[in-house]
Amino acid sequence: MFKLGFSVPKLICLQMQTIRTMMHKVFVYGTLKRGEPNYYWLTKNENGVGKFVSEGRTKTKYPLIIATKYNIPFLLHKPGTGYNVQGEIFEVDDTMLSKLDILEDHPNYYVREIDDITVTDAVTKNQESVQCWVYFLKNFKEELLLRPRFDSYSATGPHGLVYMDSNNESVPEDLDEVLA
Ligand code: PCA
Repeated sequence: MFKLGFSVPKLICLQMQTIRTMMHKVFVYGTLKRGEPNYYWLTKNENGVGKFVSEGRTKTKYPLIIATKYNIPFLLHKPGTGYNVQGEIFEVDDTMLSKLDILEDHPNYYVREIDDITVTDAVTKNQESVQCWVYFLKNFKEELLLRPRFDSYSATGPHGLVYMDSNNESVPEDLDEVLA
């Protein structure tokens, strides 16, 4: 007769722990990157776990633009136009993922979707594709496609469009500026 090594309650407890500590990969391309204005959000203890994994680029080309009076970076969901955008992969737990959703106001403002990210090994130059969550702007105003496109974001880049903190509140008129 097959004998369980654990009691049923113990098994349930172990299973719950596994669910609770489930990790997710998120690709960040804007203010959440290391050294950028919202990076602190990924490192704040009470937000959960946020661990840098590697740099990467979107496998698909997208327009990365800066818009609104706050100079916010957006990856427009227009596959095939723009650049293979540079960013960083972080491993996050459930708590951090939900905190990121609050910061990005998913799904009202940014929409979080799974996409392929290309990671290049620094030594061998071998490339691998990693599936990550990415915050896109979907249903955006067509005129945003006329903005300058970047292959990499920095709040203090030569574009001169310095990011301004909107106190992480989604401001209705701000949404109006970019959403169709
Ligand atoms: N924060 C998210 C989306 C744009 C932004 O500023 C990021 O860095 O990926």
